[in-house]
Amino acid sequence: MKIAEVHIYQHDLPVKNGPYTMANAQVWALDTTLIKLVSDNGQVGWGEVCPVGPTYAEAHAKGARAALVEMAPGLIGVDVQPLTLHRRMDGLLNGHNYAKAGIDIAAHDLLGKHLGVPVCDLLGGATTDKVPSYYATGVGAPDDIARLASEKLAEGYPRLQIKVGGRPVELDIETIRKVWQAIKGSGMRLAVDGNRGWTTRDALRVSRECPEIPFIMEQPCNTVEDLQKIRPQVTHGIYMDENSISLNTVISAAGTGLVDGFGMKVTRIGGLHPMRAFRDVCEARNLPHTCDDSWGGDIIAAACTHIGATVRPELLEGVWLAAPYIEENYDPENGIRITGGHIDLPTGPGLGIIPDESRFGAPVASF
Ligand code: 0XW
Ligand code: MG
Repeated sequence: MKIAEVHIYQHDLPVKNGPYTMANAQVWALDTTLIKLVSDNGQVGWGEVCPVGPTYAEAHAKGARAALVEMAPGLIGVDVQPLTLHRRMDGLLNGHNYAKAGIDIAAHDLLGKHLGVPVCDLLGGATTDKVPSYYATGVGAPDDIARLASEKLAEGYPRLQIKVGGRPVELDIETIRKVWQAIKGSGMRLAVDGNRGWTTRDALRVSRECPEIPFIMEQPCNTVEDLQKIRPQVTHGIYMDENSISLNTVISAAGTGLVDGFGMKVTRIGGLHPMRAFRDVCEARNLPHTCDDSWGGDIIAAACTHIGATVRPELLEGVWLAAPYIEENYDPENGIRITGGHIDLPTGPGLGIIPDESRFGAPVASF
């Protein structure tokens, strides 16, 4: 089965009650890219890539589409097999993992639909049909974030990620303390995500001033070197998010014991095929991790849920979805939703999503 057609679409996803604020970004609406692959036997598969603005990662929406346009002509006639496709894409364009992920996700969807199996079966098999999620707050006033923490605890979320950075560190410390008062004793796990926004001095101060609060620090500072610098001096666990740009970086970070876990984004690492290798590296080193993406609609949400369902349950920190911040579902019937802090694993073949493509308008490019 070979790729016969590639179609690329652009779609806007406004942020419900926006903006969404992180240390280095404030976003009101996200520009997402949808990819439709059609095979020579008429099967269809969908992929998606949606950077959360141009400053969160080394990725931006127009860059994704430019990279896809660059690669698409060279993908016609290639076998719909993830490994084959990755090798072909690497031969057409160096880097740009996030754009390649859009093709990778569509290929998994198409293959699953062709074989009549859900994507989680192509990734090794699910361990659960109720996948834990976690809620991520924006950067906000300490009392507001503590109130949100209580609400999300009551809704059933097993984990909370609070955003910090980009403001005086005293406010971050006050937020962490108030949130802990709200969730202490509940069993809810806490991640404090700096999104690269703290200096090493800030990170050391937070860890020293909150020794009794068992949070993990997610991507507190900007670079791998910053993480190396604080690593021997902090008592809190460190998770790598934005710096884990490839399997190669992950292997080094896991192999040298630089981090205690990862916040992982499916598109940053290149899609579901590299994501399963990432999952297995983490399992070999007993490292917990998330299976998220930075933003996106039902296609990305389904991809994250399928890989999340295959992770050894004790190591899955949760699957974050943009669903609570988005009004629409591409597939009104089977669209991915979070209830009680958990996501039902889609049951249909492929990703289990059939998007209503009239929402996306005409393709911006077709090959
Ligand atoms: C909370 N997220 C998964 C969503 C935002 O895009 C940022 C991201 C993170 O953990 O950095
Ligand atoms: Mg993060």
